[in-house]
Formats: sequence, structure tokens, C-alpha cells
Amino acid sequence: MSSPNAVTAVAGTNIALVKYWGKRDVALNLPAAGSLSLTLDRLGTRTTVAFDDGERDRFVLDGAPAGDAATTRVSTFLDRVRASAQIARRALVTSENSVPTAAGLASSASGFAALALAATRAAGLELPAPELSALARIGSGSAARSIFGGFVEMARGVRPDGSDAIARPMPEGDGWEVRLVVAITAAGPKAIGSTAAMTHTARTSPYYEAWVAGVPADLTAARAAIAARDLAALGVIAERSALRMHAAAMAADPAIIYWNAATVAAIAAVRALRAGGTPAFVTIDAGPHVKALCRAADADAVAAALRAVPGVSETLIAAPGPGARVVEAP
Ligand code: 2P0
Repeated sequence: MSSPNAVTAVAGTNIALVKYWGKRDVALNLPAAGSLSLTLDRLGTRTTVAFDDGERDRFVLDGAPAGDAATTRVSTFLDRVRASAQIARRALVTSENSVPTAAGLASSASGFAALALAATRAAGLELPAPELSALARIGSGSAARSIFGGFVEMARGVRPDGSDAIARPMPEGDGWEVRLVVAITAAGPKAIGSTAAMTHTARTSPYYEAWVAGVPADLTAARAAIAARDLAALGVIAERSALRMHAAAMAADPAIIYWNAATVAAIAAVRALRAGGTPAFVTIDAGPHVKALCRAADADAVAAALRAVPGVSETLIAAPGPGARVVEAP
């Protein structure tokens, strides 16, 4: 499968501590508000792009040809790269997600971050990181953040072209020994994809405007908490942001409910740990799994408590990880 002009890049997924939920522009994935995340050392994507003389783009995902919808999404993304590089050649894209189970944790964040880097380099472009972030964002909003490692802030931006809707690394958080403990609470695909769910929330939830209006204050407080390395302060903000995002989605009409019984039980378990003196805080994305933010020293105990929750099938501990990087190139 290797080709003389193939470039391979890897990227870690990221978990938002101040969530992104809603767009000011759907075509360019411009967010309605900023967000703030932690890039992880696990749950990443490794992607190889090779431009060749094929008639169309081909996308092989986790060892099998991807379906039409996923292939079209990749091909549309490559069209932007081809336009910038002024090339017409089609590509073979081979992508692998490091996911421990078939539990729906595969991430468009690491996927489009790795694709943006591998595709631009394979096309002969060397984009500065902010431009790479803007490009990854067009693939998936959260992918803009996975270009960078550690704590990352994504700007809402104000420009219609999205050139200022980009992520930036937060070096003030470097070396902080926090962990995210992921508790898998279900198998199978999520109830509704993020893009459709955001649009539906914006259109029908009476809480959507209040949700968006509250994000800037969370960002300000989260920045200060990271600078001060105050886990309790950051954790309270993260838990509140996730619960408010889900509350806005649950208030949509019809409701969007990502949670199952184990999700609720895992939230209770983390809050019980906290009541017992272990600083651990919940965050939940567009699915039923629960992630707990905690100190590295407490991660094993937090994982054990989550594994004891009925319906939790598996836990894994993720540490802060690096940004997207090229691992093989001609
Ligand atoms: C986040 N999520 O901030 C939020 C919280 C899920 C819940 O970003 O439509 O795949 O491709 O921009 O980035 C997941 O949505 O959505 C997401 P698109 P994306 O991490």
C-alpha cells in the first residue's frame, strides 16, 4: 500500500472541558462560541495520504473500504487541499483509529486533524499551525483543537471566512499531571450525530441561547483555573459545561437524550467520590460514555470506582498528549 509520495500523520482525540455545541456557520463549521479541551495520548487516529493516478478518491478505514458517506466527506475535504495546492490528482487515504472497543468512541476530531496534516504535506503544502487548525475545522469543528497538544482553546472568531475560528495551545497547562478516565457505558452507534444534533438544538431548544451566552464566562474561568493549576475550579466548570450542553439538547423538541442508565449511575459515582474527598469531575460528549477529570495520582481509584458501576463495560485512563504530527514522509 505504501507509495513514494505517501505521508502518514497521527493525532490524538480531544475532550472538551468547555463544550462546543452550536454553529454560527454550518458550511464552514464556525462555532457559535469558543471551547476549551485537552488533547489525549490515547484514542487517536493514524492516517496515510498518497496522491496517485486513480480515477477517484478511496478511503480505507480500520482495514475495510469506508462507506459512501464517509468517503464523500473525505473527498470533499481533499478538494479544499487540492484547490490550495493546485493539483488535481486523486488520493488513497488509509486511516486507523486506536479504539479499545467497538463502543462508538472513534473520533472525527483526531480523524480530521490527522487527515488535514497528512493531506497537506502529501500535496506539497506546509501550512502554519493556525491555518492547519482552520482547515481541520472545516472537516469537523472539534478537529481544529486536535492540531495542538495538551490544553487547547478554540476561538469563536468573528470573520465570515473562518480564518480566526482557530485553536491555540495553552502552554500554561503543560506538564500538569491530570487524567481523563473514560468509562464505556454502551456499545453501538450514538443516537444522533453531533452535526444534526447541534442544528436541531439551535432550532428547537428554548435553552440554546442561554447555553451559548454562558460559554464566554466559562472560558474565562477555565483559563484562570488552568493558569493556577486549580483542578477543583477547572473540574466544576467542566462538569457544569457538559451538563448545560446536555440540558440544552434534552430541551430540544423532540428531545435529544444521549444518556443511558449507566451514564446516570457513573455521574453519581463520580460525585460520590468527590463527596468522599477525591477531586473528580464529570464530562460527557455526544454519546453515553462518561469521562472523569482527576489527578494522575487518583486515576486508578477513579477507574476502579467507575468499573464497579453497573453497565460500565470498560474503563481506560488517558493522559495529556501531543498535537498532530507527521510520522512518515518521503
Ligand atoms: C466538543 N462535541 O466540544 C463537543 C461536545 C461533542 C460534544 O465537538 O459538526 O464532531 O463536525 O463540527 O466536532 C463533536 O462534534 O461536530 C463535538 P462537527 P464535532 O467536543
